[in-house]
Amino acid sequence: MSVTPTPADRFSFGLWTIGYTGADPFGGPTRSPMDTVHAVEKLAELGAHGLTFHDDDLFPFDSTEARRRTEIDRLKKALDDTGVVVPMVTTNLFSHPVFKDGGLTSNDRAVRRFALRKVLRNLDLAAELGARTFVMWGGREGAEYDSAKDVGQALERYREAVDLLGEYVTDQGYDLRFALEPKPNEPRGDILLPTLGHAIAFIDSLERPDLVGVNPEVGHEQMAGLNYAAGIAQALYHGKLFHLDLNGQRGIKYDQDLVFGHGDLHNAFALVDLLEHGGPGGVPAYDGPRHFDFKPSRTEDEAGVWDSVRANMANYLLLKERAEAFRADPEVQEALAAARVPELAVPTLADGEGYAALVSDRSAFEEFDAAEYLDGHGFGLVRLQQLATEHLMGARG
Ligand code: DIG
Ligand code: MN
Ligand code: MN
Repeated sequence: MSVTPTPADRFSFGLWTIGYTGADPFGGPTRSPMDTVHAVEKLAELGAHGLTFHDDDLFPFDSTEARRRTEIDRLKKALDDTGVVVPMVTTNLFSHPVFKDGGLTSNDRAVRRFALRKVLRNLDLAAELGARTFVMWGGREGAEYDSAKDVGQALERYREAVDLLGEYVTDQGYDLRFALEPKPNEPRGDILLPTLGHAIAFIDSLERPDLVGVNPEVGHEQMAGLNYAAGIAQALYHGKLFHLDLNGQRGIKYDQDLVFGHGDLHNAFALVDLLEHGGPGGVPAYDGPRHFDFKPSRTEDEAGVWDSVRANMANYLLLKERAEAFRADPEVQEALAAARVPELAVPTLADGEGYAALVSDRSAFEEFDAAEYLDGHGFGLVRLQQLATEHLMGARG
């Protein structure tokens, strides 16, 4: 591979991803558990910037305080020794049987209170490690049966929880923001916040909406049949892209968590183009970690796990190179102009123009010849897409 990742690229990986043992609903593990220190050392060797984790990834659910502290201190030493950082921490509210009907929206109030305490303790750990983002994936929040969950009350309980957590980090002075991670289904039949649209709408109901954004995952939006790059553009528009989970998904099926770029490659190209050049004047639209939440295929041995880590970062950097070539290509600029893409940035109304001036402008309606658009005014979008395709394939300089 012609690209070499460095910590400056800000690639980060979940401990649960490289540590994924291959177990699935139809078969046990194909790999032994991975030690945290080994994982940090290997990520550093491969040029990664950060490690993220759930509390239960670092120490077992029922750890004593002593065991918990031992594992935290082992991680902290490995971070000090390697320079790897922890940009994000998250909480496992989905594996243990206690969460079988959810955590923060379980019908069982005692479980909800337990879940809140588990998150509060994990916020202290996130702050101790210098994380700036706290992800909340409500994977177990939801239902299989409509009468089993009062969705309005579930949203109320989730709002109550996120408001309390926001109050806590504010009172503690923690430099932490929350990122809600949507997913339409799996493990629940229907998850409470299924898409980034639902999550962004929910944020408006919160006491401290400025503290809460989204952590959209490629495969999760695509499981809902949505365009991930377009969704990220919407999250950026609302100022809510606080973090993101990169991976690959091949169509509407179970959550594949493939290597980034091993799914919809065109959309991955559009995403990297947006993240790296989508800001005003062509600057990066997003300055956060490029985080991978993927699962090394069950077929792989440990060497295959590290091949997967390399592939995630290589694909991102290769797409970044292709997107730079795309943006620098004069033919692309010409095709963008012919498609009138830049014109969308021009306000529809003239400066200071109101509806009265619009209604009196005969060229806008009475003298406008809509018939010209039959056979005329082609936008040339297919030519533009072909140029993108050829850049994506490395078929143009
Ligand atoms: C799955 O996509 C979820 C969990 O792995 C985790 O809580 C979150 C962190 O990015 N992604
Ligand atoms: Mn996933
Ligand atoms: Mn994820």
